[in-house]
Amino acid sequence: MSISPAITAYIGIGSNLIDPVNKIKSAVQAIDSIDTMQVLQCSSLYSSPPMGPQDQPDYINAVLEISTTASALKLLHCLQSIENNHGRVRKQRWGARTLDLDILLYADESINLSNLIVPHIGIPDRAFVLYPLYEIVPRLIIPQFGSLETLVSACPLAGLKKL
Ligand code: ROI
Repeated sequence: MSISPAITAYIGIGSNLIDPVNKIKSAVQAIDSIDTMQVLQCSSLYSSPPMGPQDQPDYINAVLEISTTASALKLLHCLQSIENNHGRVRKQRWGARTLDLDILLYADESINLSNLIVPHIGIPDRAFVLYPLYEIVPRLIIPQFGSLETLVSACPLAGLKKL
């Protein structure tokens, strides 16, 4: 069996139900405790009004930089099981959620599968992704979308606040 090299990936974390701050901290620990994954950097936690339906609580968001030897699909499955262990139930599209873990970037790969699109298509429009990402990797160039600095300067804060 060949040994996979470690790549850098970025994960967006969001929660707006049942103690979101502790949900996020616990998710970061759960990711770091997987033997093929190591958390390199975690942004500050941010609060933001919901994008989408407004009849739900504000979100807490953060972005993680990890090093991993897992494939993109293996990473997706690990994140989905962490979501499920934190009580994630998929209900309404764009509705409230206990824990959302999105692969934002996986190395410099572009992935187009039915269950996984990378870079995450929401990146350019989402202040709650762009600003925390900019906090930890200000010089990042994103495949398809270009310089993170340019994306941030074109994206209003939309109520995003560092906790
Ligand atoms: N809105 C905010 N502010 N933060 C999120 O993490 C978030 N996640 C979502 C939708 C429903 C799009 N809205 C969000 O999935």
